[in-house]
Amino acid sequence: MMKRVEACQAQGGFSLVEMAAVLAIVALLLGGLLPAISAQIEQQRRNETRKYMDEVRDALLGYAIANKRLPCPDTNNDGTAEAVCTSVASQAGFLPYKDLGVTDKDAYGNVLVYAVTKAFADSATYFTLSTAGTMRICTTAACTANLTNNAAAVIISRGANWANTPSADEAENTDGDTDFVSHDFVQGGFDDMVVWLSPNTVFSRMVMAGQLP
Ligand SMILES: [Ca+2]
Ligand SMILES: [Ca+2]
Ligand SMILES: [Ca+2]
Repeated sequence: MMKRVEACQAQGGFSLVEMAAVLAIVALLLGGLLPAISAQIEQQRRNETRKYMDEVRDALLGYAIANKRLPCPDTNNDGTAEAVCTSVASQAGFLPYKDLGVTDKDAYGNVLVYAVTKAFADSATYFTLSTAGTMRICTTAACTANLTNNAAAVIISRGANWANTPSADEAENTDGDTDFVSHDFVQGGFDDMVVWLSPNTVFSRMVMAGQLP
């Protein structure tokens, strides 16, 4: 009996060196998997946010049809649009998600940045088919080239924001003026998602709904 127990102790269990080797291998495997998993999570969040932004875009068009104008941004962070946004400073703020009846945050837990051309949100003189947009969507912060210089409105998800200090391009999207930057995703860098409303899109929906001309 005693001999059998000794034999079991000799055969069973791992030595410390063996355990260390196994742990090192597991750590290596996890280290290789983690970047792939986090890239997948990021892609999923971007997909969810893209879907949310499509919904917000539709809600803005619906709001325009119902109110004959776009909403002003929310500038006091209560989720509702301010009544007037006639100055340049008040044209940029956050999405009035309560007035639009949409979810308050994107997949990153942030309220979208929202900016509108004041003529498209004016409740005193409603916009017409000849109203021009004034929001510029640029490809760099310097705005030497732009994708459009007459967007009626723009919505922006700030994304995961990898760095504590945003890049110059990202800073351009939250500085409260009428210029914005949109370009390809940069891993660990620029991750903003930018969607804008062309005046022509707004006009076509208004005409279809019989609200214009
Ligand atoms: Ca407000
Ligand atoms: Ca960002
Ligand atoms: Ca800007």
